[in-house]
Amino acid sequence: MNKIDYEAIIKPFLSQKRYDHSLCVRDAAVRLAKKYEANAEKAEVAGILHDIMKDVPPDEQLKMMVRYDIILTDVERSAQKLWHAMLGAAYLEKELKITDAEILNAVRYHTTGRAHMTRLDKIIFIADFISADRDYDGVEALRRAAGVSLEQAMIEGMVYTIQDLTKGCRAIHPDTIAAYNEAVLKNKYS
Ligand code: DGI
Ligand code: FE
Ligand code: FE
Repeated sequence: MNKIDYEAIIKPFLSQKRYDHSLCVRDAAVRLAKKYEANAEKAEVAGILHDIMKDVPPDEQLKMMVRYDIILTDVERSAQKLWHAMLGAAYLEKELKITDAEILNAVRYHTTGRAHMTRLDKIIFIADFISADRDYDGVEALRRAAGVSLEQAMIEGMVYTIQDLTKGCRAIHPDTIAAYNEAVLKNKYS
């Protein structure tokens, strides 16, 4: 079977910068999948597609979400940066006819995380933080953590995000809190 050309599929949706980011996340995800014995093909697909809706203008994102029957909670409505993940997963399912629930969930939860994350969920979440295009303060520490364990990298990434959100008095999504609590409790008592 011919491989689907996902690069060509995402290209019209994304700025050059976001396109480059998507390829970098794909590469990081494949590396993590190989290191942590996850499905590298699924990591490749979820990685390249994870931000497919990121550059769609917010008003258009809202219209698409209505079309796909996505109902936003108050927290979700307040945080436009969360929309592309929910919408992205719906777009993959409804328009690209992707049926693999692991891929759809990894895209859906790549921004917030969630309770009971799968290995693929964690890989996409972390790949998004450590991809080669990232250059924020602390990225090297996160890359090191990702070399130690997925759990360690998840915690460090979530601490970074939650600190940033609280500094700006932003709402924290319940899925973010669930992912964080689960990860730190497991770390403490296991
Ligand atoms: O799409 P990317 O920029 O590659 O990365 P991303 O999908 O992880 O989005 C990061 C942004 O999402 C960042 O500005 C923080 C925001 N974010 C992540 N978790 C939450 C959140 N915003 C709110 N309000 N609540 C969250 O729980
Ligand atoms: Fe994203
Ligand atoms: Fe991203």
